[in-house]
Amino acid sequence: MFKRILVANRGEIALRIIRACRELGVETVAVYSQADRGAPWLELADQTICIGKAPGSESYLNIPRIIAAAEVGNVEAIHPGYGFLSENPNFAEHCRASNFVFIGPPHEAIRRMGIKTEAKTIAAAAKVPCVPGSEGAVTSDAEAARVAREIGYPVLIKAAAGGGGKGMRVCREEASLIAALQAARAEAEAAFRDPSVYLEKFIDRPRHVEVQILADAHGNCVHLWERDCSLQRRHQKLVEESPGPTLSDRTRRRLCEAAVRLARQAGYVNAGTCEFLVDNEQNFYFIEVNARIQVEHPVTELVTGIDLIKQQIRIAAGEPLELKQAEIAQIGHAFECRINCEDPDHNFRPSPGTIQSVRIPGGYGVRWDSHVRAGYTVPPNYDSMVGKLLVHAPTRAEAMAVMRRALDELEIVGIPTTTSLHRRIFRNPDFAEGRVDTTWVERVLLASRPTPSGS
Ligand code: MV4
Repeated sequence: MFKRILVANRGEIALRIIRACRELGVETVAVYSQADRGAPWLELADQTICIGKAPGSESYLNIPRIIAAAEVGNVEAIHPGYGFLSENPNFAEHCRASNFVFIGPPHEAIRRMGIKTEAKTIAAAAKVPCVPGSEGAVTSDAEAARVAREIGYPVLIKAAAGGGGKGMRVCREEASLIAALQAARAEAEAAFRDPSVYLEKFIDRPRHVEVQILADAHGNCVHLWERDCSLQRRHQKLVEESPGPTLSDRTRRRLCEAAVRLARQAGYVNAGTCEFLVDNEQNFYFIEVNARIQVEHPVTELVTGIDLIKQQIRIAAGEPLELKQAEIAQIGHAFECRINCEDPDHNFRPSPGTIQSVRIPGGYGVRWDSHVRAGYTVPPNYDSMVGKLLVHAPTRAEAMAVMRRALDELEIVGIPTTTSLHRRIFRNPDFAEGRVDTTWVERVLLASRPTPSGS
């Protein structure tokens, strides 16, 4: 096992990694930007190193600064967390070239998964169902028109270098295809400096289901079941849960087995997620791989009892997975609410500022993963998540009741947060019955007035 690692991230995930290291007997070096000087999680690291000014480009996204901090801190490995440099293959390669272990997939795997057409090709080779569409990027307008006619409208144009919803465009009929392609290519070029786009059949109101996998460097690969992340707004997830409330046992099993085949085919190592769209007939289609630990990983930890961060560190240290697939059970039901400092009454405008007080929920079945406390000022420079509220109970209905109770306990005074929106979601009959999809929050919940409290 490593003696000392560097945590190349901030906020709740930095804290989550520091905690896992402490339990493993691994020392930590935390890096921070000037905006995070004196931040609460830094107190729990063994050493802290300031790496630059507030903007990400001068701190958490700056590869030379992080490598320099790893040298100064005398670490053996670097954990990138999520966001920032976590899926940057050049960073993973730089770590390795500087003799630091990157706690994540091999840079080749990150690179392949970052090209969405490549990931689909690998999935198809592993006999994993993909959304019908072009084979790889479309190379001409004529090819796009032919593919679109074959699969039928509406079609979705996606950036090959995209992901997470960036650079997507729906096209409903041939008359608008060429213009849509042109716009999508320009957007992709501007956002990713790569104009490549591909075509898919547009799946109407799908659910988003993702499968957690773990693979070691010795050829072992297991899945840790699925998470349903259909509740989102503008591609920002709001609520995640496991098990997926609408999956049949047969679909669940086939989905999870498909994810393991894909990971094996890709030569994947460490923790990763295979994302699928699931339609009303339980058809599922692979869409992309997330080559990192994700925000919502604790949902899986609650239902499986497996600490994913510790598993990541053990895998990176070269240890073989000791988990056997047959021993990984999905027990009970877990939910996560992402609590952001955004004002749901004012179009979710970011609301950074100073937190006066926090009443932290607790009790049976509740987990609060957060880096904030009274007196903490949320800086405006980074994402707005201030905590993740998780619950675990034997059934979905019981877990909903625990979440309602925990959300009522949660009180963050000083800045607006999304807590009120979550209280609405957990009292909504559509959500209770599982009658939701990836468009539901915007199409239904945010289109209606909030129910006055008390009714
Ligand atoms: C789709 C789709 C419908 N049809 N692909 C958005 C994020 C990216 N991961 C893939 N996304 C979608 N791809 C086809 N062929 C609908 C979405 C989508 C979505 C997917 C997952 C979670 C939320 C979403 C919200 C809107 C659209």
